Amino acid sequence: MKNKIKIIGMLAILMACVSFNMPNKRKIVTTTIKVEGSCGMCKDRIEEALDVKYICKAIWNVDSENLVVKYRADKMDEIQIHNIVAGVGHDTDKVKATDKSYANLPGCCRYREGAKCGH
Ligand SMILES: [Cu+2]
Repeated sequence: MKNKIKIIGMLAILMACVSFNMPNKRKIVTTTIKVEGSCGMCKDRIEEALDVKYICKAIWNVDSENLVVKYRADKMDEIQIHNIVAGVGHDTDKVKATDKSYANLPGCCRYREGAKCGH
């Protein structure tokens, strides 16, 4: 009986060690980012740009201009998401797209000029 308790005790310690040493505990965070855009093409562009490792889900809503992103916060920072989106020409609430990347957008996506194509 005493041996049994000893074994259980040892197992408990072993399990505690194993879980303590688990490297890079996954930390999945969902955040909402305001992203400027005007149409379904913008939606595809934004969501495709975010189709990268450590981003689990990215959905942009054309009406609310809200981008909901689910990502691995232990692997990347939120600012990286802003940079990716700005990199394809869309302003976020933290990072503005460069004039160069904005200039690459087709006419109907020029949200700074108030463009709104049918969606
Ligand atoms: Cu567009």
